Amino acid sequence: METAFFLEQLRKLNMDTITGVPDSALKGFCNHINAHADSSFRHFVSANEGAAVGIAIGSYLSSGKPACVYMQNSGLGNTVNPITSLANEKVYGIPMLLLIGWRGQPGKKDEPQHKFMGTVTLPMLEVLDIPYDVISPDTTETELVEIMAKAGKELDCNRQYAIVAVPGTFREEGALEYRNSHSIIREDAIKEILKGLNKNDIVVSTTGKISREVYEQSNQLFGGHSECFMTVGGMGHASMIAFGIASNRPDRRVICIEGDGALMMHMGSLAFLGKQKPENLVHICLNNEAHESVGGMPAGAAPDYWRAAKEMGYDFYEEIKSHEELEKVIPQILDKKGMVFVEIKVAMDSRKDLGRPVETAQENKKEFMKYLAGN
Ligand SMILES: Cc1ncc(C[n+]2csc(CCOP(=O)(O)OP(=O)(O)O)c2C)c(N)n1
Repeated sequence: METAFFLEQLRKLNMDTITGVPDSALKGFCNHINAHADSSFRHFVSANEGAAVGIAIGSYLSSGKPACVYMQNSGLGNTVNPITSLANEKVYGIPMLLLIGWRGQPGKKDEPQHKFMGTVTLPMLEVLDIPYDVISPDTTETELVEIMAKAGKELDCNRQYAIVAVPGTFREEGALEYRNSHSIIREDAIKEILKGLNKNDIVVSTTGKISREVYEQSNQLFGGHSECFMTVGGMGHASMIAFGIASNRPDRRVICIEGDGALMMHMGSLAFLGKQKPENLVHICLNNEAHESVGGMPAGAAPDYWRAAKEMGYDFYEEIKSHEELEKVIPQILDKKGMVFVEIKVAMDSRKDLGRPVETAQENKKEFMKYLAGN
């Protein structure tokens, strides 16, 4: 499916706003809308998928035009509250089209975090009373036109409609990827952080390639990864998982490693941590100003997160932009007693041959809990 053709159909449904959080299953679509600024559409990468529904609601209220909200199916959970409590026809009745990338489709091999969500995606839409169609690389343009006609009828009745796209539905159009100007390779930064760990330290890593890099680097440095809890799903919640551990185990230092996209997704946690200030928690943000793990769409905003942490009340904060700073600052900052925030500005690169955990999620959980309980 050509994204340009899909966009043409949105225009025919009187849409001029597209908003959402990027997804690898929608990579062709995401890269296209990012690279081809199209004056007939406003495009906003939102903080999270629920926020995108908010933008769609406001957009409709102010223009009478429905918006298109795109997401990975794991983000459907984030939309449930504003859809059920606001957009549903029993409340305000706000029309919108959801474009959902379908990871974990039953019968297809995928990562553990996608398995259950993949199974419940269509049933969830049914429970939400949102009619849908599934599209794939085999869907023809004529079929899409028919689907859009059905969608249009629902939108005209102030209801939502969903188009669920299997991975690879949208043709990828070559190198449309966003780059930034930073030089530190994310995996090198992770290696440097892990090298600074003391015996008994705990790592909580975020969703996406960061956890895969932590996993590989930890295996290389320590011959295992039992010190690490990988937040493989639940994007944006790693820092609260780290807090849950740190507050319960003041005897252990907890290092949370997350990305800027994840931090932004549930940024209220930054304010919470600035108030709680556990002395044994180090919060590190690897900021590439993008959602690199799912194709590299720029994030909705690229602030200096260390400044936000400072304002929120963190005790110590650092920004790292060079390899020299990385090697010098990491060992010093890790040893501070107090609530620490480190922002490392990183490049967009990741290894093509980056592996994935070979153990099951439950095996990793058991191993991690044993490690945590053991000392
Ligand atoms: C709720 C939710 N929405 C979307 C995704 C898809 N997803 C996985 S990783 C990722 C990007 C993470 O970006 P960031 O935290 O900045 O880390 P980076 O990959 O750039 O290092 C996204 C959007 C997801 N897993 N969960």
